[in-house]
Amino acid sequence: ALSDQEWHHILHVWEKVEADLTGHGHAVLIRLFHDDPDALKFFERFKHMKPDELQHSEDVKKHGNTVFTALGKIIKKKGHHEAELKPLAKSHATVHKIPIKQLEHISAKIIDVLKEKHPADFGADGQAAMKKFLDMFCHEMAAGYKEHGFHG
Ligand code: HE5
Repeated sequence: ALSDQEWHHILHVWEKVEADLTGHGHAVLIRLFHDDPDALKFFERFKHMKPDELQHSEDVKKHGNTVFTALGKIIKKKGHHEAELKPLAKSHATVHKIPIKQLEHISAKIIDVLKEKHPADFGADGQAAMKKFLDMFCHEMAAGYKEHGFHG
């Protein structure tokens, strides 16, 4: 579990993120697709797009917003997020079939983008706290996956 101090660090940077959820989510997706082209395969609506199209696609921006809105809802529950996480685990296991490795990849990109966009508000303690949160998120998603018989 995370300490109050760790949640505080996470909520502090998240306040900055919320000024532009779409921009942050989009940047993370673009970074993911650039660094790990395999990730694109899981997106039926995006997988035909070239880097330039991905960059400008309203649909990719919208999905960036969707992902970051979901993460923000979880973060604000400060650990009491069962109700928010369960449907995510279910859909990613049974509908989207996203291996846990992909959740780990996107987690690393989230940290990279926050480091770049908020150097003054996301120092070593914030980075460590966010990593702990995202590790926990991936771990709990993996546990949720197993309940649906997906061992991604
Ligand atoms: O599951 C949903 O709602 C419960 C549908 C919308 C949604 C998707 C779809 C949400 C809220 C999230 N994702 C959230 C989310 C948080 C973590 C960090 N996702 Zn998600 N996803 C959706 C992640 C992580 C993650 C990694 C990867 C490779 N996700 C994906 C992939 C993925 C896909 C393919 C979809 C289906 C919708 C789609 O194709 O959108 C363009």
